[in-house]
Amino acid sequence: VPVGILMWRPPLKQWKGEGTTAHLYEILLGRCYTYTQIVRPELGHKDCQKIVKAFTKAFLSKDPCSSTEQDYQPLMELTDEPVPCNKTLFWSKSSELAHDYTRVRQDMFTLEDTLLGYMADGLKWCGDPGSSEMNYHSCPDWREDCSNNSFSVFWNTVSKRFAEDACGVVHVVLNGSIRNTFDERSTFGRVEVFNLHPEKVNRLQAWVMHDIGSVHSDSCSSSSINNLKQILKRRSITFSCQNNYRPIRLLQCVKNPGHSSCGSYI
Ligand code: C8R
Repeated sequence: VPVGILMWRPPLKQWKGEGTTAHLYEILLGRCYTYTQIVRPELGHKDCQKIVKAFTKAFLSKDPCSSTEQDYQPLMELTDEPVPCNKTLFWSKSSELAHDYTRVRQDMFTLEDTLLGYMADGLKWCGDPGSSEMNYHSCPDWREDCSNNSFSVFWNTVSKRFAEDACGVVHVVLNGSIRNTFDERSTFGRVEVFNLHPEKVNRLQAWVMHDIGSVHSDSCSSSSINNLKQILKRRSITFSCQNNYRPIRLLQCVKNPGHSSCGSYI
């Protein structure tokens, strides 16, 4: 048999989105050890080799457009992690600010301050049904290829669990410098709000933050926030909202010390 035939593999499918992050496996493993050994040594008993294997097994050799919540179940079971009541922080279109805040408020948790969010943040991954390897060339684009792709389904699955686990007063940082401050199509609006358990979540506290120097502004009295309020009312969860919550405003001012709206503090 000619060597060329033995070497032949079906070509990987071509998608519109960027491919798997280079060295994904090693990055996941490194982040898992960093988190469980250094960031939260109380999770030092977690088996990172097993966790990363379950992570990649969820999508390798599969159609990256038919990913399901079930694919990620074994991974979810290996990575359960309690977040204390009153300490959950959601965000939508305000990733940087929310994470700046929890970096200082170490007792509060965004999803990226838990093991799975920490491991996956900023990475891309997909496999191919005709190969046991990752596709480093391209992965499905949410808009142009399919919405049930391997990483979108992952974020839906972990965001759902993060919301189901929340208790007490939960918080959300929203971006008041965009039109849809509360966006029903976002992960927060589509997944998290509907997976809060009213019997253990007494209240959702929203902080609507305006970018320093931005002209457009949506506030707690805008119609999109009112929509959020109505959804929560139907779900029997109390809602409260504050514009430009001062501790977070002060963090924005740290980055923009010269701006006029920052001078009047202290
Ligand atoms: N959450 C969702 N998506 C996340 C994420 C996360 O923690 N972390 C990352 N990196 N991503 P957005 P949203 C990626 O539109 O849709 C949880 C995903 O690719 O600004 O409301 C988290 O708990 C995803 O498509 O916000 C948070 O409360 C975009 O970033 C909401 O859901 C989402 O960016 C945020 O999701």
